[in-house]
Amino acid sequence: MLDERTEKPSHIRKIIHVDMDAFFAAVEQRDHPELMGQPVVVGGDPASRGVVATCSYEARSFGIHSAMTASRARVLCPQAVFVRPKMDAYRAASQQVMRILRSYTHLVEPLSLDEAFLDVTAATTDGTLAVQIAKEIRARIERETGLTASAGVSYNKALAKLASDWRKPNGLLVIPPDRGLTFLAPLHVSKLHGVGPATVERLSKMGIHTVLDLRNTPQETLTRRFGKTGLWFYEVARGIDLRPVQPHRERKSVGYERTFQENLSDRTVMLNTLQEMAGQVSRRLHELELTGRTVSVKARFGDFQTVTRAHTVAQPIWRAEEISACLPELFAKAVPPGLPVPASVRLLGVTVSSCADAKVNSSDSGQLSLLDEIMHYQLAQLS
Ligand code: DCP
Ligand code: MG
Repeated sequence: MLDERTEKPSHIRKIIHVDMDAFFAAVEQRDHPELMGQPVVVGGDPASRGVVATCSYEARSFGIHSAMTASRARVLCPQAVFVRPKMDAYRAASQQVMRILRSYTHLVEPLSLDEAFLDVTAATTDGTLAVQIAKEIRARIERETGLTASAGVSYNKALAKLASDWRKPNGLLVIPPDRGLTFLAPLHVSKLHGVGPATVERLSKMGIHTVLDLRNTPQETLTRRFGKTGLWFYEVARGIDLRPVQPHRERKSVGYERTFQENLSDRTVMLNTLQEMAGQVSRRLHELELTGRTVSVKARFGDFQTVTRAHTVAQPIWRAEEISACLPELFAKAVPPGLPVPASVRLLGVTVSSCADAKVNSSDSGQLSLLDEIMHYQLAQLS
């Protein structure tokens, strides 16, 4: 079917990805004008074991980035201003931004407090260009919140997200359908959704570094090595991403995981670490006024083999003691005693899932899922 006006196939979707620039740090700079133009680091205490949540672009030029320790950040830039996160302010700014986005379409899928996908296909049937909408969104965000956002426009989620990242900060990039493959080809595979450090390593051992390398790998090879994910790699390397924009994605879990700088081999240390994580998860569940019924433990071994063991309890729980009570058994299943050496563990995680709102009504669940995502984001990287 051809669009009468443009004579282009009309089934092509118009997806916009919006991502706020240096979000937490930008809110701090806006609210404290003396911080404008300064290297600002938002996160934990550099004097203890705090971690950087984010930093201003001024601080990035010193090599500071999210998830590094705050003490390291201070070494890189002693004159940086360190501020503790003020989640209420970030949440308020996020709500303002999401409201602006929802004024263009109800098909808005927030991924975290500061980023969202929009499917504006319907909004463009009257001849409005998706890029015009993206421009207007960026201008309104700046005018109404005093913060800047970057945007990417393309024909699917994967490319729209890559596009918004490309022109950061305060930029806009459109990747039209006929440019998708050329844009993707030279990118490092780590840029693709679902490709973390472990996968990068595995792909690299197969001689696959760029998206073009991935494109030149037979589908059969990819699915044999990576299962269903291999099929995703095969498709996304060809610019195919059929994932719809889902405005009502349900919250499923609150979790905390950590990759260690040095692998752990002492079982007592491992279990203690899991108990500490249960405390973090509990705090977050409490903050979000959530409860869950399934507790799971994840362990990744030195050889990258990853196991997850889960246990479902009868009543919804959120307290640290309640989560902790499930851990010894789950830990013993995930990391059985007497595993052959080297049974070293490089990552541990605790997740509470099938969460239900303890108090907030369901119409707010969209906002809550933002917080869920960000917390995974924030905490998953405390290495
Ligand atoms: N965040 C966090 N911990 C991380 C990464 C991010 O707490 N490891 C928080 C702080 C960020 C916000 O999430 O401000 C959004 O994350 P982004 O990855 O979008 O980073 P920024 O918005 O800070 O910077 P930019 O998008 O300009 O790269
Ligand atoms: Mg951002």
